[in-house]
Amino acid sequence: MRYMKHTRTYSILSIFIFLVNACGEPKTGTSKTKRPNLVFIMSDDHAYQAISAYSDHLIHTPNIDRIANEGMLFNNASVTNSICAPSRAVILTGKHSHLNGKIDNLSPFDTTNITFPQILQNSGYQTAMFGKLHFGNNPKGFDEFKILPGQGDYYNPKFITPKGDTTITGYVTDIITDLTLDWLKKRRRPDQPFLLMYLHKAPHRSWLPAERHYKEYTKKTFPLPKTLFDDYKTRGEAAKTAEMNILDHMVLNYDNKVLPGVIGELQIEDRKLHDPLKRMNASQKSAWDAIYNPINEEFKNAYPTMGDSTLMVWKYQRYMQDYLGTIAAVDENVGRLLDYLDDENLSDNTVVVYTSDQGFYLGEHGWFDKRFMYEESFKTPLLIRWPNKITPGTTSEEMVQNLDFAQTFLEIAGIIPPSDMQGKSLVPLLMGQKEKWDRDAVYYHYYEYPAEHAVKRHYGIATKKYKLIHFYYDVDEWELYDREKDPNETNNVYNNPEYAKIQLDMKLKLDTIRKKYKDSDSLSNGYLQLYKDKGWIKP
Ligand code: SGN
Ligand code: CA
Repeated sequence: MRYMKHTRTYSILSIFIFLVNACGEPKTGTSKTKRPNLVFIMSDDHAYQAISAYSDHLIHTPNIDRIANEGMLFNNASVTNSICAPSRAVILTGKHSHLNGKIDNLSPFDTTNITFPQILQNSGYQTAMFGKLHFGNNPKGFDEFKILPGQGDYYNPKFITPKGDTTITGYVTDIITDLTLDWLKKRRRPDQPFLLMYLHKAPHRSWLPAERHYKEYTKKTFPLPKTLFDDYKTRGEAAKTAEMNILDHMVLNYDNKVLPGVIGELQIEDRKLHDPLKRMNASQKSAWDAIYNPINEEFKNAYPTMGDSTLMVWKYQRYMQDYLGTIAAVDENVGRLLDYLDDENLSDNTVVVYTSDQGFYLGEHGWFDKRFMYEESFKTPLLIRWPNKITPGTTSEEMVQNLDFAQTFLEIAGIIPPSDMQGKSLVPLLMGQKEKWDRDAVYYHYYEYPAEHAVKRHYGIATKKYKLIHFYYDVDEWELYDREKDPNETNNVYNNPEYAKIQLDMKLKLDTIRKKYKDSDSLSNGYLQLYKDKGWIKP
């Protein structure tokens, strides 16, 4: 086990509340045995555009959809910082990145942060985590865990466990589910409520589907997004200089599975990343080759006459085939878990959440990846089922965030949250009490720059109607979007006289929300200093 150096001091109040909560009895609600189980399902980079409860133009996900059909679909859920480990830190701590300290994928997680699983464990919940954490640390507050090291692998993945590392042969999404079901069947203690974190690696890059799915998905063709050929005309530098364009930055070998031999023969310059297929065994590789070698042959013949736009479309289709192919396995496996809960009569007293660590671009604005506060990576899927509490088939348009999970789970468990958590419990929304929800804006701050994909540092505020973003550090640029009139965000109206009043209002709101969440330029400068200290940027 690896734990990072403790660098943060506890707030006295949070220690006090933590100890009070740790005494074991729920503070409100019913007796301990009746407290609901919590199943938190999170995938990595799962775009809401690829869940049929949101839209079925790309894929059918009947099992994930079940959670919304039997519960609530959130149409306005977002993240506070659209990147993996920071999102997970926000979820666990209920605090924005600038306060929990995990601003990017590179910095260590400060393990003196108090997380909601620790609080639940101390109050009598049995806790388990299976799958991708991507933290650099082992999780605290879990009776049992088996997690992938770092990003993990799709085929024959290695797992970190408290007893040491182990490698399991097979396909990662199936294996994570097997581990989860094995725990439910053999080690769940029926006298205790449980928190189960079931965390998929899929559909993260480099998008390797299971054999049963690539056979089907490599034959499909998908509709093109409206903004595939976006020219970023009204934007500032950040959108123009980001390195996540499908045509220019998606890697033919690593991402599109074009063989190095074919790339060499065609004399194409391609970035060299590691071999995505390197962990496959001989039989997995030969099954793969049987499907992907003919695709390579076709590409070899077609490439010489392809112009840029044809190549863009070809790369987009290849991207979607593999990305969505990995989601097919996630959906099937979510179905296995839901069926198990039904079969064991656990569904009635179990809250099931499905979400992603952030959204993702599926060709919108010509992109893959995430990081920006623009819609597709800011918005994240969120579906929650809680039988007898949530009216089945309901939707919520309220602005909720990954920041809210910790307090939601604590309230469901009847525990008063530490006062320094910054989210809001979603319980009133789940119970249909919209009048008890008064949030009118959400805050966002992204830090990981300079880094892969070159998305500049920015912070911003979103209301239901508008979004104001400030890009800083090596630029000082503002963007304003009218979310209702311009849902695709192709028209930056900052400094447009028609929006002068709105611009002013949004700037004032941004100042207020930064104060409310305790973010500031001086904190941002401190986080920039970390990059300077490491020599990643000039002092
Ligand atoms: C890897 C990927 C990036 C991705 C980051 C962060 N490159 O570095 O494309 O943005 O992860 O993703 S890869 O060559 O390793 O595939 S995150 O979800 O973990 O934040
Ligand atoms: Ca992610």
